[in-house]
Amino acid sequence: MKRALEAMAKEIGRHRKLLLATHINPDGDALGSLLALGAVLESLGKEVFCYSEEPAPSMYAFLPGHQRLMTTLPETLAFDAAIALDCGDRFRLGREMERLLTIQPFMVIDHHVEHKEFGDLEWVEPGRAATGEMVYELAKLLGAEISPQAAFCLYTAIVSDTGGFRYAATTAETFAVARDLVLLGVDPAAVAGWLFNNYSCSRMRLLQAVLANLEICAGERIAIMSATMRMLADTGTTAADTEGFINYALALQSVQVAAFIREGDNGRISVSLRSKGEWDVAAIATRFGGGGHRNAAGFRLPDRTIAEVRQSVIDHLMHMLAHGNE
Ligand SMILES: [Mn+2]
Repeated sequence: MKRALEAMAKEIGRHRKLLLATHINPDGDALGSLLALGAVLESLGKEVFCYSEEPAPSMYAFLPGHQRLMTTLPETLAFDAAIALDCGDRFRLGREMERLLTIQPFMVIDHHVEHKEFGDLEWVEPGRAATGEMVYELAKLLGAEISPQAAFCLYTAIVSDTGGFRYAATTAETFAVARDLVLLGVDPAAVAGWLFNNYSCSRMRLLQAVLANLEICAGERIAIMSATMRMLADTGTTAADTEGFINYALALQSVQVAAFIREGDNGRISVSLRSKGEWDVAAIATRFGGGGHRNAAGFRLPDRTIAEVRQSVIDHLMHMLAHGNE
């Protein structure tokens, strides 16, 4: 792993005009890592372009520098190299995937357990808590100065991908990096406030509607809930506002597996699954053509109603609880 990091630092040193990209529907780790690395490389005198096909969602609009995101890839711009951050699969690069991958060398920094190899030079550490943690190490190795804004972005990346240092991937190294970032001036309470106490009233109303249909079954071991297009329209919210709702179902002490079902505007139903301990929801998601890892997975289905999907998901989850993962 150390060697991959060193190879990447060396390769970055050879290029001047860099394009940075991340995955579609970017989360806090994606955007925080992207903006921080952009600032870090600029402090080293490089010309940097940060690309994301969508602007930062409103819940991440507190990240310093988000206004710099380029949402289109100009036809005429040529780059010396590209770096994809927090992207576990080439297809998650989005609609410009093919053009992005023509940039050479194409480098990849990622921590997804189910990472699928792509690009020319990869530094992948499956199981690292956040890409932000890796970007910090890279910045140190490059001898870059980490500005207070970049430190803020990296700290946000780490806190958001670890759910506030709560998830299993959180290690002593995570805290060591977080400590360094706080020493650089980050205010942990400010970041926590932006990440965890930042609901709009419309988002809270959507959560009310979703919790109102929470169903607990199988001896209180399964919790399932859903959001319809109607609920989004009635509350003036978008799909992005449902992020993290599934954690409310998982918060029940007795619950082993939770499901969140969302109706999309294209007639597709998307299902998120979460589990505790050894229960493997990736196995279930795979059966429906999706994927993920043991405790967090998902899939999408076209042409079905929420009621149908809901019953089918409950059947599969009950079967798993009764018979294990075989
Ligand atoms: Mn991540």
